[in-house]
Amino acid sequence: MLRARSLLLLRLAAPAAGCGPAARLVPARLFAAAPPPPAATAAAVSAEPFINGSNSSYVEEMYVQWLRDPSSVHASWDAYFSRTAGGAGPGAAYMAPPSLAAPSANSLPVSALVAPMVGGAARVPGAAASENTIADHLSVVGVIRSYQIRGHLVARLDPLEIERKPVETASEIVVRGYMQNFDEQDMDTVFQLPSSTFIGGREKALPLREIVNRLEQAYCRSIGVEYMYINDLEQCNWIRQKIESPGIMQFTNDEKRLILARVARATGLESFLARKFSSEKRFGLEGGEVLIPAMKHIIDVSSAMGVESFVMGMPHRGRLNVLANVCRKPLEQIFAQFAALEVADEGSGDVKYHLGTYIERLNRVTNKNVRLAIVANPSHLEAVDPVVQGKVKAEQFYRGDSDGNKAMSILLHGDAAFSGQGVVYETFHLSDLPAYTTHGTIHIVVNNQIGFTTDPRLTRSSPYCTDVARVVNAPIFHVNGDDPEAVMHVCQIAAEWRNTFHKDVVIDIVSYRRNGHNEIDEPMFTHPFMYNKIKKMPNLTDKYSKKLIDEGTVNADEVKDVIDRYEKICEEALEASKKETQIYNKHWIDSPWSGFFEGKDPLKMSDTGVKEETLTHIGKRVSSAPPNAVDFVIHRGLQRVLNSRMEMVESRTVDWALAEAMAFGSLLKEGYHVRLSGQDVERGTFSHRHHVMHHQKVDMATYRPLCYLYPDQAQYTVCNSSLSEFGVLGFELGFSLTNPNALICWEAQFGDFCNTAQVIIDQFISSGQAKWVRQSGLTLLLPHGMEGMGPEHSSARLERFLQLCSEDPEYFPPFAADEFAIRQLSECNMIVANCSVPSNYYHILRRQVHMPFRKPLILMTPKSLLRHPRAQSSFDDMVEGTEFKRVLPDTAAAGQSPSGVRRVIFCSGKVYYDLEKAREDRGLQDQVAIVRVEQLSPFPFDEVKQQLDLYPADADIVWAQEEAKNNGAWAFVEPRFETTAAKAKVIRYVGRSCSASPATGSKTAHTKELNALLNEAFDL
Ligand SMILES: Cc1ncc(C[n+]2csc(CCOP(=O)(O)OP(=O)(O)O)c2C)c(N)n1
Ligand SMILES: [Mg+2]
Repeated sequence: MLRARSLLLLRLAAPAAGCGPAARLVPARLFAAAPPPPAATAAAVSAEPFINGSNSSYVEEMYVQWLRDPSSVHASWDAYFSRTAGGAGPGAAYMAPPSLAAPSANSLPVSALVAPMVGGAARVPGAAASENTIADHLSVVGVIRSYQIRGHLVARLDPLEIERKPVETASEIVVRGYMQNFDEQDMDTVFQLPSSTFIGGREKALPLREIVNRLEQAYCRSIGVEYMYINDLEQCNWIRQKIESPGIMQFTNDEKRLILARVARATGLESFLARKFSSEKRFGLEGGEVLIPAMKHIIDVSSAMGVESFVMGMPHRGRLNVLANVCRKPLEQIFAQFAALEVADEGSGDVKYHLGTYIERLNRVTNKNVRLAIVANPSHLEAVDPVVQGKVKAEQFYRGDSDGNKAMSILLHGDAAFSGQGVVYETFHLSDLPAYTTHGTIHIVVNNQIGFTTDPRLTRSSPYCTDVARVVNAPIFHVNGDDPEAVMHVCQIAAEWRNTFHKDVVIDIVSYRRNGHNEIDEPMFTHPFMYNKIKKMPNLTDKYSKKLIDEGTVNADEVKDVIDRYEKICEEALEASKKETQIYNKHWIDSPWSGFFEGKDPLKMSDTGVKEETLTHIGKRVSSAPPNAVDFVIHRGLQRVLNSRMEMVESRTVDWALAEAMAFGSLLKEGYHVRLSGQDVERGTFSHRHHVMHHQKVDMATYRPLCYLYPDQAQYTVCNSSLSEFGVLGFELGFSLTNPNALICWEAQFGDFCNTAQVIIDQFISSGQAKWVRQSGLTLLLPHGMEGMGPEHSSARLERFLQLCSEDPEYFPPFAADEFAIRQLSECNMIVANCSVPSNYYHILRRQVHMPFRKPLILMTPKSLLRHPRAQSSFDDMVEGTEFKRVLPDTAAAGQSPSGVRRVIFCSGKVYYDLEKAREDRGLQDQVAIVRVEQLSPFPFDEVKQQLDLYPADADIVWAQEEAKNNGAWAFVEPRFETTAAKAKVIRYVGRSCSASPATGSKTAHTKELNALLNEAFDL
């Protein structure tokens, strides 16, 4: 008690500026601490006889509340705090409250409670009675609060009951010392209920016994809820009401029958699969089958509230069941996946528990149409989370669903993965950012209390597997998976929560895994104790039907009928599936683009050049401050940038930033949405872009010139992201799946940072089309180049991207000249380029949208070239009739008269400018040709061959690169040059030697290395 009292004193008396009454006026951001009172006030409060260890924090909290708004606390407290602040000493500030104010709803003056107490008399007469009354009252409030905060710790969540606490321990864990003031007699004392609880329903006061009983019912049965950390009081109260209101968890008989039917289907499918395909891995849901009615209930409730499209992401566990019973994917198609049938269409396919789906159907409960998509995913647990979010965001964006009322995401998780994978955290942190929010995701954890062979006690340091969600103030509902009605209740709350507050919410279904990790795995090796219990667990249909039979809701025949009917459906579907001779990957596509491919010539690409007036118009707009906004104060440095941009436009020249703006602007003009996302992209890491101008005098006043080019243009989105690569790149990939008529770009701060998003690159970008017949035109902008900045900030790891390209290095495609480029593009898995001129950057961006199909584009982008005087292009290379150049031939004398050339240097990207200058310095323009390979993959075999043929047969052929020999494009281009030259010529490497580190940390070493490279390149 002493400790608590001095703590309070310390906290209240902490020195701070601006204290005193005026502090009440401090407008509080929600998380701002209230200012402390004068030290005298603190001392007086802490010395009050009624302050003790169990109520001090309550008083403190109320005090903080009072400081913000005196009317928010009970009038008696208002009077008390006012008097204390006015100098009243310990014991003198308290006044019996009746005269203060009329009681508000759900609150009674403390004095009104004195009479009913302990046989109608105050416990101790006189002033002491008042003190006791207050102390008791505070203890009751403490008890209520304890259940709200800690009730979940003892809730009966585990169907296996492995860690069930004895009642006494449970009560200690929850109420701690708050019950110490009371003895058995006090349990019948009636106490006023504070406004922070709804357990009373219409009652304003209850006997203590009933208070505790109702709190136990609400917080310590099959549902354990965590929400008291939520800063928003309205949200807290909303949940309290949904959990505490008496009788709130009641279901009609029809509702119970529906739950039973759904449970029966879920268990029925698993047992059917187990019998028919006993040796197949399917990662069954047994032990967690309640997931199926849970998801269906969420969809029903959300559909009733207007949601039309549900995009779901989920891991392996129970996927087939979700496909069959939530999405209603035809069972024949699911069963056919078990037979080793040939694939009849394109793609390498994927295992059955990774496949996506897209279904439009009538929701029979709401009689409304819904669209259900499960996004295909790799084995990599949780990697699909941000992809789902991006896909939903795009749906919301394109249909103008600005609050997420029409489209929503549901993410399913395993307990081990949810707590272990960092991308979960990254995804949560996107949930409230304007350009990334999907306005609330419902997360469901199928918490089978095990991850493969590992016990939760050894896989996480947090008490719950869901703790990560607390960072975004999401409420978390833990629920016993063997109590289907409790599960439906939390699903109802979760769906309503999302619809009301548009924020994330988590449902943690505590269940078990009846079999091993998969069906052929032996769990007894590692979990004998747990699995001996599991063996005795009845199946959920049996358990729930018994309950319903016992209470008279259904009879045994009805139950049997439900089970038999579904068995029959499965049998018939299995028979039908046996007639299938082939499977189609396209049946499993999650993002169909209806109307996009139809009627298009797959080898015809529209022009990427535009009218000069378009270039000029866009150029001028992005070189100007807001039109008509004379008051918009631009930073002087930015004004200089704009001025020099304008000069460039006037001289028909573009640099990198201008080329990009013209690519984006012209696409916007043509009606294509453009989205550029990534860290600091609005200004640009290198301060070159400035797509968002900031008023220097008005906070948050900005101007985005690309949004105001034409009255009927498409929308431009440019958004600084959270400091995440995995999450944000996944998000943008998801965004790109929804609508092919858009250019979606993600820019890395420096190219090397994209390696924290490697899963998205390996598992989705490079292989998504092959596995899931799903295209994406996502564009990655990766600043790359050796500039003496050290091992990091230098390399975007070009070599890794090239290694992921599926093109055969030993095969010269026999395509006709006029369709060589487009056929290569149509057959590749992704495009990798390292452009050296702005015009090519502009064309390749525009080409992304003008191709008749979609391919991911990986672009190495420059840093120093952003301001390099030679890295500029003329409008002439961008107007109608011009196009992307895969290879840039030599532009000097060597290219004009090739016969005298002794060496041809091929290169890619920024090193060209170093080579060009070195050649000039050495006066070798007529003897050494420099050819740039701008598009590395697909490799321009045809144009490289033209270049090789152009120069004398005995000319020395060299590949020069600035990256170390084991990095960069060398390993990729070498075999392709050999193939191009039909092995008649050898290409030699010039550049840095092999290195473990991407670049040196020493500026001097960097310069030396560069000079050595240049000397070797020109050592004729
Ligand atoms: C990123 C990643 N690491 C490791 C694995 C291998 N793996 C597959 S399932 C699994 C256990 C998952 O446990 P949990 O998330 O609890 O899901 P459960 O299988 O229990 O449903 C592991 C480690 C994986 N698929 N992905
Ligand atoms: Mg698990």
